[in-house]
Amino acid sequence: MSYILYGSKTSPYVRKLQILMEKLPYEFREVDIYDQHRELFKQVNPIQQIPVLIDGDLTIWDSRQIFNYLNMRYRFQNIDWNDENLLSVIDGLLTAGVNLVLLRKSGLDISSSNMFFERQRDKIESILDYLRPYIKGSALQEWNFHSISLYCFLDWALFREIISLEHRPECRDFLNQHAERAIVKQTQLPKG
Ligand SMILES: N[C@@H](CCC(=O)N[C@@H](CS)C(=O)NCC(=O)O)C(=O)O
Repeated sequence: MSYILYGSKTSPYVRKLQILMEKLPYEFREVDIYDQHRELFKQVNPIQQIPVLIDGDLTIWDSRQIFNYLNMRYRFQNIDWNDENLLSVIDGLLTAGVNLVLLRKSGLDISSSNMFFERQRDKIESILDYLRPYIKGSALQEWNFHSISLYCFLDWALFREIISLEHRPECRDFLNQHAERAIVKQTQLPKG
């Protein structure tokens, strides 16, 4: 039995599931939620967000729910409340990052002085500060949904030019450590 995963090749939320699902059978349905498939996709997910997983009659939206669903079935990793918190913190990076990119796509200058923009940039920095000991220590060493999620954020945020890792060597090392994985290469963000 094969799953269907709706997504795009540039979404970090989608990529973390593609990496998690490396060994699972699924059909990838690429959608353009902002334009071409906008109306049709509303029938798949009223929130109009990717990723969405279809398993037979069941439709699940939100990457965290999809992770929980698959993790219950395949027991990829044990999750306690600290792990849930860590996933929420990493999701916080993605939320702030996606907000900034959507604002820029809407024609706004996200480097300008504006309370909302500043809060997004500030959240990214404070979360990366918070994660520093986790990245340097053993907590994020294992290749699991936590490290996959962080990898997908860092790689995507560099690609979208919303962060600089000049003063974050631990993040650079972390990226280098995983960059050669086959599934990371298979899901590489499109160049140019
Ligand atoms: N909480 C959602 C967020 C997903 C999300 O923001 N996806 C972006 C693509 S990277 C999206 O679909 N944005 C469209 C929009 O919010 O209008 C999840 O974890 O799946």
